[in-house]
Parts: sequence; C-alpha cells; structure tokens
Amino acid sequence: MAKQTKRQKPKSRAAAKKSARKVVKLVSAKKANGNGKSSNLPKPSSKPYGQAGRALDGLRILDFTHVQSGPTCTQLLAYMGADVIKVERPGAGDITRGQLRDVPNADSLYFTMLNGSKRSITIDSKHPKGMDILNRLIKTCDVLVENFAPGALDRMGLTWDYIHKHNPRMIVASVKGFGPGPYEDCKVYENVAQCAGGSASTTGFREGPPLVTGAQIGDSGTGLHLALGIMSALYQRNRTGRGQKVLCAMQDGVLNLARVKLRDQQRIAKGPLTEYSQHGEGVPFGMAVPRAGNDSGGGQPGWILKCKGWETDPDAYSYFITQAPVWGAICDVIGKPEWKTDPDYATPKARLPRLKHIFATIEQWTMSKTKFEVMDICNAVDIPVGPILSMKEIAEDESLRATGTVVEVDHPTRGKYLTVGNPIKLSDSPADVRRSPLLGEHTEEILTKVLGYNAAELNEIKASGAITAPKKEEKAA
Ligand code: CAO
Repeated sequence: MAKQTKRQKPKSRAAAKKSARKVVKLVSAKKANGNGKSSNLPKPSSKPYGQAGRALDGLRILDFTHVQSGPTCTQLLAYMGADVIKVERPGAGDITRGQLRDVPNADSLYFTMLNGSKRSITIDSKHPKGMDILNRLIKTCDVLVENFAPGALDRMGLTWDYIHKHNPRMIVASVKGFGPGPYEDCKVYENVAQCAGGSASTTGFREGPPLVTGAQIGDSGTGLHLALGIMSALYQRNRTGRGQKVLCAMQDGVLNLARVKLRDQQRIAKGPLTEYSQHGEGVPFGMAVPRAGNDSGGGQPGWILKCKGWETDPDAYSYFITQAPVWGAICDVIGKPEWKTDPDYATPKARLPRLKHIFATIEQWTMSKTKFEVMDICNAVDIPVGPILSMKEIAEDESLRATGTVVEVDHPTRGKYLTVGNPIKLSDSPADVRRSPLLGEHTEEILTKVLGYNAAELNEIKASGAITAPKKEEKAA
C-alpha cells in the first residue's frame, strides 16, 4: 500500500517531471507500436476479466496439418479462441484418426487429443473444384499452417507466390524435419528429430545406448515453437500489413530444448563437467557430452531416489535436489546433522566427488517414506523434490482437473475421454477446450457460412466429388 501511494504522489517537482517524462515515453512507444496512430488503440475494456472474449477471437486458421507436430500448434491456437478450419482429404482424413484405435470405428485418442476445438472440412486439393474452395479459404484466412513432407504444398499448387498473390496478409507456417541444408528433403518423425537434435545422444545412462524421451519434444515441442512464430508474424503484420513465411524445423526445435547440452559441449573442451556424477566416479570424459542418467542439468546436483514401495511400484521414486542453500535442512531431515560442518560435505565443491555416496545415503531415508511423504517433509523446509508421477496418477489428479490442464470432453462416437487442456493460462481469456471434429463434420457449414456458397453451388460442389470420397468403383478403376 505504502509503495502505491508513493507512486501516485511524487514527492518533489523533480520527481513529478520525471514521472511525466515516463508517461510521454510510454505514449510514444504506443504510437510506434500501433502504426503511428494511437487513436487505433482500444480503450481498456470495462468488462470483468474473463468476459471480454478470447485472446485469438477473430483469427482464422487454414489448418493443413496432420499427425502431431502441426496439430499441436493449431490446437493450441484453437484453445486460445482462433477459428481453426482443418482441411482433410475426403474419405481418409488425418491418418491418425485410425491409428492406435482403442474404440472400434471411432476416432483414435491420438487424433482426438490433438485436434480439439477445431472444425473439419473435407476437400480434395487435387480436384479443380477443391482448388476453388481452397482459393476462397486462402482469401478469408489469416494463417495457413502445414506440416506436409517437403514440397507437398507446392505440388498442390499452393506455392508461397500463389498464396501471397491471393492474400498478401497470409502467414504461411510450416513444420519440416530439417531446415535448409543436406537433409531438407527428408521426411521426419518424432524420434528422428530427437536423435538429430542432440537429445538422444545426451539422454540415458552412460553404459547404455542413446535414448529417446517420452515427452514429444520433436513433434509437440516444434508445434509450440511454430505457434510462437505465428504470433510474432501476426504482430509484425500489424505494422507491415503483409504476411510472411514461418518455418520451424524439428531438428532446430529439439536443439533449442537441448541447449544446455550444447552449453556442456563447449565446457568439456575446458575441463571435466564436475557436476556430472561421472566425474565423481572418476570416469574420464570423451570428446562429446555424455549421457548423464538422472543427473540434474543445472548447477544443483540431483538424482532419482527410491521411495517406500519401490519393490512393487515402478513409480515409487522421487527426484531429489541437493540445493546448496538448503544443505543444512537436508542434513537435518536425513539424520546427518554432522555433514553440515564436516569439510568433506559442508560445501558444494567438497560434495561434488561424493555425490554417489551422498545420494545413496539420502536414499536410505527416502526409502522409509512414500514419495508424497518425501514431498511434504522436504517442501516444508524448502528442499526442492518431486514425486515421479505415473500417467495414472496424473489422470486422476484433482488439482490438474481443477485448473483445466486435464479436461474431460464428450465425443459422439467414442464417449468421454481425457485430453490435455491449455497449459498456458491467460487471466482474461478462458481456454476453449472442446472435442475434436468428426471427419468433414463442418464441411457444409464452412462452405455456406464462411465461404458464402449458395444452395445451387453447394449441390454442384457435392456432385463434383471435390468434398466426398471417390466411390469404390471409381477408386478401383
Ligand atoms: N487432398 C488431396 N491430397 C492431399 C490432401 C487433400 N486434402 N491432403 C494431403 N494430401 C496429399 C499431399 O498432397 C501429398 O501428396 P503428394 O506427395 O502426392 O504431393 C500426400 O497427401 C501426403 O503428404 P505427406 O508426404 O506429407 O504424408 P506422408 O504420410 O507420406 O508423410 C510425414 C508424413 C509426417 C513423414 C511428412 O508429412 C513430413 O515429413 N512432414 C514434415 C515433418 C513433420 O511434421 N513430421 C512430424 C510428423 S508427427 O510425428
């Protein structure tokens, strides 16, 4: 309160002038950001927070994505309020609709969990009428998002020049496996990207082979990068009036997430990586960053430790970080108060060569507690620890349901299913998490209400075969 009063009533004339200058600066910054017209800026809404619409209301996305990387991006934009129109091949759709099916004849969880809150239209992009429809969509959409194999969009006739000619404001956002270079024409799936982006070589145990991680950093990770690229391009479009290409290569996205390992690659040339347990074990380093098991990637050593029940429960473990500022608390909690003053344990440097022994000792204590007891006891004294949660525990976690991070939605053919809601929380834009669309569920709605086709035109389109699957005899012929 006191601080607020101070800010509202500057003490002296000099202070008043200073704060007036600040205001002027802010106004001119606003002018520069808003195309030089401060009058374009809306007044702050008087509506209560959460009732002023969604962040991306009014944004329309032409969604040509499939499988995981692209759909992750467009699903997030849909959660934020964008109208995402997913274009799918008639009769087939996104290949994931039928992959890893758990309910016969219903869209798979693979598909439903990546395509929530979108609309689906079926269009054969290789049919001339289909191309007419796409042309109209290009004119009405703000962003085209795709993650076809390299060259596929061009082969459809949707080159950058073509799109830009029909809609100079269009942003064309693509995920590809690799950026320009020797591998640019390659098709890429998740694990290829994890391997090519440096993650696999640095994941796993020293004695074992490279490992891929369960988190989909190649697909979903790159989808997130793409969403940021799209938002940046939209912001720039406010100034320039024109769209641009946004490219996110999966290799680049993985490397961005594995940047601490490139940090270590540069450090290794200057000496051993002392925080790696390999150092404490006296194993020399090679030329490249090794796999570090469960070592923490930062300056505070950590490891995964067994907890009560580990013999039968594969997830009865805790991650335990021996953060330096709370070393004294750790010693007290595990019943080793003498380590606080023992020169072999009292400082982070002294502890480095002894980490294996230290964690083995802490583990004797964690094994006497459940992972949740470890969490409660340690967090009470600020020791950073985390239970290893199984997917079952996460699915049942009430707090994740309460925040909308885990959401249950109802689907007409498969019934209720869980999905991951919006992990990004905006205080004035509630997430819009709805079920995924059936194949072509919104075709007519989009053709008539978004693109303005009349009844006769609609019938003509239907008869043309541009939005329906080819009949079996035609296919065979
Ligand atoms: N109407 C008509 N044709 C359509 C269509 C439509 N609505 N939608 C797609 N197609 C066609 C494309 O035009 C393409 O045809 P051509 O090869 O004859 O030009 C074809 O369908 C398939 O496209 P694709 O090559 O992208 O698909 P694929 O299954 O062979 O490859 C993948 C899949 C993921 C390996 C590849 O798309 C890729 O490398 N994408 C970029 C990287 C990426 O996103 N990978 C992550 C995938 S998630 O793990």
